[in-house]
Amino acid sequence: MKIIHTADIHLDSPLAGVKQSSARRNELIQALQRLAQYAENNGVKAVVVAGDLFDDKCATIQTIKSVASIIDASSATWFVLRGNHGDSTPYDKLQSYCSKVMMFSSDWTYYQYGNLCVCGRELGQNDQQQWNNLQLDGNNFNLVVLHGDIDSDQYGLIDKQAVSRQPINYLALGHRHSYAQHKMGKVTAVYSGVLESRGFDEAEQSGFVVIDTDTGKHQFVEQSIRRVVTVTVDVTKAQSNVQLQNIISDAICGVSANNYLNLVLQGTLNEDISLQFVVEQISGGYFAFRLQDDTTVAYDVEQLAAEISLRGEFVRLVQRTIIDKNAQEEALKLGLRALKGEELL
Ligand SMILES: [Mn+2]
Repeated sequence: MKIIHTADIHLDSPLAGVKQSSARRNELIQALQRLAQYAENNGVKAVVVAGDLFDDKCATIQTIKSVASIIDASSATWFVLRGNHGDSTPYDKLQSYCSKVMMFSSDWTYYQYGNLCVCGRELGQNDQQQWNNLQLDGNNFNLVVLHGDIDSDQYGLIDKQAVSRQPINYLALGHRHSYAQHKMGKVTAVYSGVLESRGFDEAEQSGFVVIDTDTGKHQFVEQSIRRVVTVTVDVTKAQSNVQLQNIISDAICGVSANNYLNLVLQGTLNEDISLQFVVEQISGGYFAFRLQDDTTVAYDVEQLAAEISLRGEFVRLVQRTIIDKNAQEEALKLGLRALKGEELL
């Protein structure tokens, strides 16, 4: 039997900083539709959502109804863990619109299908006692679903010791937004990561995990409508704004305009080269654009410090007051750009 594990879709999240945020929110729902279509095409019998299907309070009725439609139309059985961000309202509404959806509570909830047991609980207080209450039959294929962190108790601790003592075949986790596997004794624990990247902080691959209960194996299926593409380019050879633009254009020519472009500049630049020029040329060409400026500026600090000018005064002030070399260089870089009237990136 095949099962899909997904999590952290965050439907209706505000997406602050994304210009076309409304379109992107619709694409998050489309991503869920695509997952449902994959399930349909591949004979997947169950879909497990390990928390954060909705971005809690932001979820609109229309989005909740759309999710209900997707689940209703699906041949698979859907298991939805809320994750403990605090607001259960959208999930309560989902249940009211969609009788098919299987939910969990603060006690262990077990769903048995043949020799498959899907079991989960919403993490909360007194979890240590709850771990003692977990009762799994080692003859089953036990899939346990939880939303929390494997290292920190700030948010709901996944107790690795307790997990490792249980006959768990697959631990489906949500909360961390990158796909990752962890071994807890013999137990395989997996964070599915996000279904679709929402911003530059979710730069890793997006998609979902497919588990085959017959073989016990699982695989990550990459899926993205848009993705974050990071391009790192050394711009040391640029002697003019146009040369800088050409070097960058060559480096990013393979990146689709549909994607989030995360441009990382490295190397050394003359201080009269304008990054603002580059940003203005490039930023409009992508769905979203972020510039990470890791360049160092080539200038003669002693010469600048000898100038009788506002610039010279600034350099002398930095030299007097900032001792740490890296901090001094960063302050000079930003300050000299500001004095030229450039926006600070
Ligand atoms: Mn999340």
